[in-house]
Amino acid sequence: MSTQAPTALALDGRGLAVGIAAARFNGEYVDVLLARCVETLREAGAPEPAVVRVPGSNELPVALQALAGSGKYAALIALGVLIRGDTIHYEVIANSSALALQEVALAERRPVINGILTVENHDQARERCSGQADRGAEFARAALEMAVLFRKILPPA
Ligand code: DLZ
Repeated sequence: MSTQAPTALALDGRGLAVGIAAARFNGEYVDVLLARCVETLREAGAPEPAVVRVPGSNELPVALQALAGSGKYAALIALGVLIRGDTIHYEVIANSSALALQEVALAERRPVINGILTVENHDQARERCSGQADRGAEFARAALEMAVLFRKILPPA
């Protein structure tokens, strides 16, 4: 597991609305990512995030695009867990969803956090969601850091 996660900055989330799309596939893990993500946004003082659920990680980019289109959110987060199986489905979804999330970010000019974990097995999923890694909190902090940056670069007209 990578130990190079960025150090946590002191972030003020007041006024920074965040939209989250979370997959129901592998819900046992995604629900933990979501809970930690929401908790971290609350701790930073951000408004209660909008949360939508979709069937699987493949549906996350289009759901975030719809949220972004509302113009209400300073940052968006996709949450999912892809676990390698016997077929190439894992690679297909991992690659296409990552690319699609970048496309949403660039097209909508909004920070989009790729919180789709790509893991080999259930142990790795557990470690990253409810173990030491705490990726849900990390994704929330990344969203706030980018929202703060965008507020500086693109002040409201
Ligand atoms: C079909 C599928 C498979 C095999 N594995 C996962 C997974 O590990 N994680 C995940 O989020 N979704 C998975 N899916 C569902 C797809 O993302 C998608 O929902 C379906 O292919 C329908 O488009």
